[in-house]
Amino acid sequence: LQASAKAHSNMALIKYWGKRDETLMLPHNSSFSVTLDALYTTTTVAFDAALDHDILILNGREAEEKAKLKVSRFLDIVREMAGVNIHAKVTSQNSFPTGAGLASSASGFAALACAASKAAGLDLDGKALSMLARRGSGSACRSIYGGFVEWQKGVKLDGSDSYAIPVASPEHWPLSLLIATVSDKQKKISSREGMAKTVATSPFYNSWLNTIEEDLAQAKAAVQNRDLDTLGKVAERNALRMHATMLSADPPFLYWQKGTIAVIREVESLRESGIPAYFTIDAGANVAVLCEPSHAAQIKEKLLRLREVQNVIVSGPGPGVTLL
Ligand code: 2P0
Repeated sequence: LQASAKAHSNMALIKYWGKRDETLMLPHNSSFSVTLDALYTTTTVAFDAALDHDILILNGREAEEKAKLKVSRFLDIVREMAGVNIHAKVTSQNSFPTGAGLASSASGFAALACAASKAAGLDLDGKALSMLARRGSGSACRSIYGGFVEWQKGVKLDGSDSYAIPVASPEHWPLSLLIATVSDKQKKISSREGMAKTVATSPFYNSWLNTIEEDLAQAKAAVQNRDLDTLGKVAERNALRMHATMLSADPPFLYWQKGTIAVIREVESLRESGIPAYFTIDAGANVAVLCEPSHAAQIKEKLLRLREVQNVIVSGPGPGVTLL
């Protein structure tokens, strides 16, 4: 009745933005990401008949109500699948400091899906684990696999064709991703809320959806060919288009801070000086910079010189979820 798992976070190169079903967590568009070796979550789940409620310990402390509720609802799905009706103690630790502006829902729910299903006596394959992780947080379905991963949106109403598939292993292309944190402020609008507002109010939302298939095909081909220039250009374009849907929502919203633009400008100037570097930005202020590993140290130094940059984490493609 107890199991532990480790899962790594991921960075989307083609972003997931908008749901067609908020209960089953089904997206309007397919997405594509790279799993990150530097950022991970380790989670232990212990079902215990003596407990009268679920317990969540996050980074050594009892979690706040909202996080507890999300985890409890997720455990309900696992309990129903396994025919188990007892509560659990969940202990989860991130490799990165909380409040560092780095999202942990992808690695968190991927690790939880793996540990909780095993502890409940289920033996799920990658596809089933990906669909289960998706129910906790959409992007978590991609963290089941290592390397470069596609989340196929699926078209079925029950979500049985909406799961991630591995596209290329971490060893295929040891690309570097530098995650520059520029703000540790809690964002005012969560990703979940932001994407729902965008779907409901942005007149550009359908145009966003119309760009995905072509960008996704180009991004996957660029990974197969280890073509940083093509991948970088597609990733930048896709990230900016996602942010354009937020700017065009009603009321509009913007996750960027001063430091976000400072990093974008630095990436442009790196390119002008002949160093290939490209950026992507999630639903937050931090920026991830894609580059060849041979340029990572030099770019990190440049980014750290910017006043608004607090920290730079260098990551490469990482592995999929593992039972410990
Ligand atoms: C992504 N993001 O593809 C996109 C890009 C943010 C911007 O997935 O509601 O935490 O739990 O499914 O997965 C963040 O949204 O949202 C996200 P839910 P999630 O990585």
